[in-house]
Amino acid sequence: MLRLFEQHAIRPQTELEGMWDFQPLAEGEDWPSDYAYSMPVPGCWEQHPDFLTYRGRAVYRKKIKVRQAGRLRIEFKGVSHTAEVFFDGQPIGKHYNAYTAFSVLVPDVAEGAHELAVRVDNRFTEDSALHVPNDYYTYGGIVRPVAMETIGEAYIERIRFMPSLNNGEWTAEVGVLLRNVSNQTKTVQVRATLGGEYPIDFGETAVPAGEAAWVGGSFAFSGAAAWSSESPRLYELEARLYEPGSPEPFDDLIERVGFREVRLENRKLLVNGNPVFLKGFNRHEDFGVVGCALPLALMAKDVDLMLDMGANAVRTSHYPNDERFLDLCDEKGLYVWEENHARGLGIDRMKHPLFEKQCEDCNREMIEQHGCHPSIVIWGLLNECDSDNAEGRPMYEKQFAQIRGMDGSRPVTSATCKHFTDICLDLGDIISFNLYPQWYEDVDPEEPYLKELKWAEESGGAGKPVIVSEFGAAALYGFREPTRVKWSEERQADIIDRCLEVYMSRPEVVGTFIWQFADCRVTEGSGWLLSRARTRNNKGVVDDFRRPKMAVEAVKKHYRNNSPL
Ligand code: ADA
Repeated sequence: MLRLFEQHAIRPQTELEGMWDFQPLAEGEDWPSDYAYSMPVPGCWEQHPDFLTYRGRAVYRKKIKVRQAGRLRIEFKGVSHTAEVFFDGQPIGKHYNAYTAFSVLVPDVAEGAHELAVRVDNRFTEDSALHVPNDYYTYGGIVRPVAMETIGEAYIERIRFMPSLNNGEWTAEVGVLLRNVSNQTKTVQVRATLGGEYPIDFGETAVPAGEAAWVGGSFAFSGAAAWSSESPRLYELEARLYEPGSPEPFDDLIERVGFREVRLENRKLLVNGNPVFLKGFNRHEDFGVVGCALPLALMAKDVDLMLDMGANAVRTSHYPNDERFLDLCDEKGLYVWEENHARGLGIDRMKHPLFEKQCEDCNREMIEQHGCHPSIVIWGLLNECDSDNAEGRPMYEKQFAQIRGMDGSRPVTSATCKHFTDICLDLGDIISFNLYPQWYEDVDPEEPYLKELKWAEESGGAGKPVIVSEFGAAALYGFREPTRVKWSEERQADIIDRCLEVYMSRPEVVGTFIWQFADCRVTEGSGWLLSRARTRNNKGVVDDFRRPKMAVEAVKKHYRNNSPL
């Protein structure tokens, strides 16, 4: 399943979910002579006993049947981490980054049998600035869904929807991106309907040969209901493409949107004009046996577990998430801080020749692909990178500008661990601190927080709301100890309890994000990675199979009962 709603009523779409032929590639080998394995798509190859720790290249192959000659568009929701796509042996596209979608076009495909193949690489090479050995695992494989579509000479590539609230009435900027893949100018009519009740006519437009063009405008939606975490009302926005004068559309795209406005005012986070406190978790896409390729049932379990603890927010640490997870957040009412892909990259890595381009691509794809989700209320960037470095600062500036340039409707922030040295606090809309009192340092959370706040206010952060974007402690599931020593479930519960008590009582704090929801696999390594027992980051309040640790009760105590507003 690609999304939690149908995206096309007209355009033929086939999901390529299932078993694909699979073969790892030896060093220096570019193509397999045979395929000895089959692997599920979507899925991580680490789920197969022969590939539990495989880091390398492999080819996935699928025989496909094309029932009607024409143009194909094939969409990959996520390949980890580099994909080269081949159709009938011909290269047709390449993409870097596990966490954003991409598509390829194949013109003039004859009816009959064809072969789709993807060469996948999850190695940490010099071609990868963002996927590096880290405190989460870079799995391998076609880890998110794949779909094949038949398109005509022109099609709808994307929909943009940006709502705003004026005197209790909703308006929205609605845009439809059209692409003409023929070699002559194509004139089309574009119409849309929101929720089956609000018709929108974009009129006629001419799209030059081989190019893309936006149609759009600002529209009033009188009487539309708002989206919020308590009342997550969604609307389907159905855009259709017509030949001029024809009553029958020849292409369509359906998005699901919500009327939700986020603003910062007087150090508060306002959703639809009402102050909101984000009771959040950090979550990695990772689950015991399936790695990062969680099926829908497990994604839904995560959302339900977080809601059950009283949470109303999740941070997609540290990369854009699967759209089905975001769809669930839209449906079930979980606010989302979505962030670009970067964790703890120092200045040397930031000066990597591909860093800027790979970040820029990830930011652009994240916003283009996820901008319609009403649940996303914050964009985040460059978690714990070198925001204390004079050479790092212009990179932060550039990325804040890029994101704001694409979407001015959501606050942008960056979680920092550069205590008393950060030189980028003036750039974000919210100050976001990652703090680990009582874990990495044996200190009560209150005093260091107050010191850090004072310093941040004098260092560019004055008047900004604060989010404590990470805090927590590790515990090994099942390790219960009357001494309450570190790594015991008791100690983790004590630390989370105290941190929530302190942070949720601060007037400038608009959100707390516990590190982390569930234990996750990390790269095996030396140095600090050796402090990760079991090769896991064990700071989950549930373990990698979602079994609850004692901390779950501490979280419930605060998140279910405490309303700091
Ligand atoms: C950091 C980082 C997380 C995780 C955490 C920890 O703040 O952002 O990804 O590594 O520390 O467990 O120490």
